[in-house]
Amino acid sequence: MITRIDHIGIACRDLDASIEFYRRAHGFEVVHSEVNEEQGVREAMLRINGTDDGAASYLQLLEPIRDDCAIAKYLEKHGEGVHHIAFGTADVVAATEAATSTGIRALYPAPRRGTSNSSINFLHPKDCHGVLTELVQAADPADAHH
Ligand code: CMX
Ligand code: CO
Repeated sequence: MITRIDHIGIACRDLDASIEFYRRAHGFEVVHSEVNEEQGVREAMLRINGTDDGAASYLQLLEPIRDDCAIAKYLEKHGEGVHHIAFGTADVVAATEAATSTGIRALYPAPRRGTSNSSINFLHPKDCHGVLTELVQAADPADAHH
């Protein structure tokens, strides 16, 4: 079951410039940042609001760290902008199976590591009316990012 919008992923050419933009425009602050080598990104999470499942919703700002990663490819083709939406769930395997059982393709056969040791999978945008859709299960029982 999906219980929140976990984050909106935004492709950025310059992470620090985008962080500064959101700070100035809306007063959002970075609550977490990391490099995810597997995904090929440097990223920052900006917390927007708590959610009624006890977790929260974030903006995820993503800058590529190499030319062959998904974000670099997206920037080259489309420029900066909204890259994906991520739904939060307490069980990413079950949420993925619920989607794939309707004929949607998952990108990974098993969950991979996402922000703050979360478990993630993606649903193909061509099977989701043009929206790259991520499914996220937080690492800790409190179901929150650190
Ligand atoms: N949203 C919507 N459509 C997208 C898209 C996106 N983010 N990325 C690609 N597409 C579309 C393209 O426009 C293209 O459509 P057309 O054929 O009509 O032109 C089609 O999908 C294929 O695009 P592509 O440029 O050839 O890209 P790939 O197939 O190589 O990769 C995808 C697309 C989704 C498989 C790849 O981006 C991927 O594996 N994503 C999952 C991993 C990821 O996004 N990591 C970064 C975020 C990490 C995180 O959130 O923590
Ligand atoms: Co994401």
